[in-house]
Amino acid sequence: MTLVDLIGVPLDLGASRRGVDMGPYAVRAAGLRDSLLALGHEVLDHGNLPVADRGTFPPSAHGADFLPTIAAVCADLATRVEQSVQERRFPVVLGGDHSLAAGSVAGAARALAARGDSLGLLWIDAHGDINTPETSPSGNVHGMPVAHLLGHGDPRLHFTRGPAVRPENTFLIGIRDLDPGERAHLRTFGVHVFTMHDVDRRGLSDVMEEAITLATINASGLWVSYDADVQDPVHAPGVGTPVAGGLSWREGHLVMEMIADSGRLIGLDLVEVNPILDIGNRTAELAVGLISSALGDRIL
Ligand SMILES: [Mn+2]
Repeated sequence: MTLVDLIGVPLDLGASRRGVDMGPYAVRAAGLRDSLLALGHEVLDHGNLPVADRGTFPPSAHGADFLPTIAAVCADLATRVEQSVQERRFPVVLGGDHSLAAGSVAGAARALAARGDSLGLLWIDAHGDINTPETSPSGNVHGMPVAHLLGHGDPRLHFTRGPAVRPENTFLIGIRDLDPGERAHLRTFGVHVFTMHDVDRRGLSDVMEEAITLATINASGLWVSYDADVQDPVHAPGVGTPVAGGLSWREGHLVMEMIADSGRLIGLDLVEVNPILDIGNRTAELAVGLISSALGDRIL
């Protein structure tokens, strides 16, 4: 049995398109708590962190204008996640746009650092999210968290002393849409990348086995930051930034099942669910299935 802390982050200030701020509501409405209770876990829902609505900003506000507000939300989230991990509970962070992971992953890393330990990171996403403010074409912060967790970019988005994760323990998986600056960063920052090309060539099982093994070398805990847009839009139409050619329904579950089998997972983000673009809440229902798989749900 796991003691699960649900933390909602209704944040859409990191993206251009509106709607992912409603993600935490949709995933709860799809039955997350009941699914986790049925698996025998204890669930404490902490509700949503306070996040300013986009409508309270000047109409001209966009991109980097939101960075200070996003940073404050991330600082709050980092503290919540740090406390959860410190207490040997299991934080499940419901987004919200992916910029929140600059806080959640940093919080988990702080809790492990206090034990003299460190964190491995699996970033499951169609996008690299590895821009810095200098390279980002849009200035949207949800395209930047990986770079900041590695210690690059704007210090206001750093919530650890030094990098939150080592590049050799960081894996980006399912990638199929990159900006030019991100391609350069992927080469120079030293992280591991498995694009959809690699998944197609090698098979997902092989890729995941290598990622889990290497991410946890000299790092005891594993964090998975799962962007719903890694799934193919056929199964996940309700995401912030859909890109064709993604993981199948079963492949998404296999990712989570293999991570659960590793026994190293200490918490996760499930982000970018956009109910406005969804069809009958099916993306949120898929999110519930994925989180349940990460917490031990099995076919047999
Ligand atoms: Mn993302």
